Amino acid sequence: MDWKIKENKKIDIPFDLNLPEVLVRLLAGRGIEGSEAVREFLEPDYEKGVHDPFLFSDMGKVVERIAQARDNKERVVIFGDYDADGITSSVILKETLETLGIAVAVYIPDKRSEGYGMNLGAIEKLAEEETKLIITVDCGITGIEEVERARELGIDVIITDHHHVPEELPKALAVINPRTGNSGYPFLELAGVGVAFKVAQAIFEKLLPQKKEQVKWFLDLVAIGTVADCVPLVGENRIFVKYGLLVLSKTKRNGLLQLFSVARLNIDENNVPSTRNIGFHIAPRINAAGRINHANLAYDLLVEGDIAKARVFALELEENNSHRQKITETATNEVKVLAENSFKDKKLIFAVGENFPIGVVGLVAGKIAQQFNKPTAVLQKGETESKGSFRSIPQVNI
Ligand SMILES: [Mn+2]
Repeated sequence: MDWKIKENKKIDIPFDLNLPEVLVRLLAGRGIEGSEAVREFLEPDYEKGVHDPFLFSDMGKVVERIAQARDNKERVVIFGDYDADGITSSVILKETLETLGIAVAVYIPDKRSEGYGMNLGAIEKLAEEETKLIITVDCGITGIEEVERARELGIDVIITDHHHVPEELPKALAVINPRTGNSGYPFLELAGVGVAFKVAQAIFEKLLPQKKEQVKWFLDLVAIGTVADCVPLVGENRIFVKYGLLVLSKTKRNGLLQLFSVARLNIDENNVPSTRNIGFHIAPRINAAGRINHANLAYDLLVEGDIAKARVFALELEENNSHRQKITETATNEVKVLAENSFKDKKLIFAVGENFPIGVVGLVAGKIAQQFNKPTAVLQKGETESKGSFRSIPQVNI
């Protein structure tokens, strides 16, 4: 994001906040104007700023169906995603449902063999295991076919997602996505983990009122997923991250403590981490698992209660991350040479190679796009079809 000062524009200076005019002008340039908006941005307040989860028009149905799963002792599966946003979302809902006494499993697809989102094979496998309810996190909004198949197999699906909403929605039992036209929710920029947190909040409020305050202890995970997913840090996201960084500094989660230790991150009560710590150190490690092998390793790390086991997972994750760095660098150098030789006069860069590892093609495309300031595609060549990632460049507003 660029900061531009609008010198000529008349702005309303909130004198009550006693701020330097240049700051007020900078904020106005970002559309943050007036005492209330400026205060909200500079001093995010959990009690004042976090919205009622039941503003989601489908939230009542979600809580009701989950209560039914608890009462009937049904098997519930969280269908997650392999990136930091999807993994943290999965952990939050899994632990919330467990607090309710529900037998819950988490299914995270394999980035390399299954790809993103639900797939028919996975749904059929979950049906064989007698799953009665699937709750998606950070995915599902395009899963028309999979929801249909689940319904045929006697499984209800609740979709929680934050991605762009297609014209036709899956016929799920409930859809919690702030971006659907009739979601009822006032803040559209939540990450997948923000949406999962809203569901957790609703469950604690209605079904675990005596433990209601506990839900805030998930904010460390919410901060990780929110920063990792690069959603704008305004509104509720800003509150989640501000408080989440504090929770992260006091986290009791063995997996995170071991990750900090192995990565040599100096994070504790006296050293509150920054969003940079998440963006550059914590999230890349969590993401490395799915890129190199399977995201289950990062998930297992985050939910592990035993310190010794958490240590083993953290060391393995560290190894995944080093490997990820190495193969990304090799592929990036290869694409760089190609870009310089063959795409100098072209408006975009298009690289296809048999050896580009599918787990990191997105990272490579991102690096090349940024370096050459051209939209970039990097694909792993397959026998009949090739898979890859496209990355664009920021639009210049003049
Ligand atoms: Mn996401």
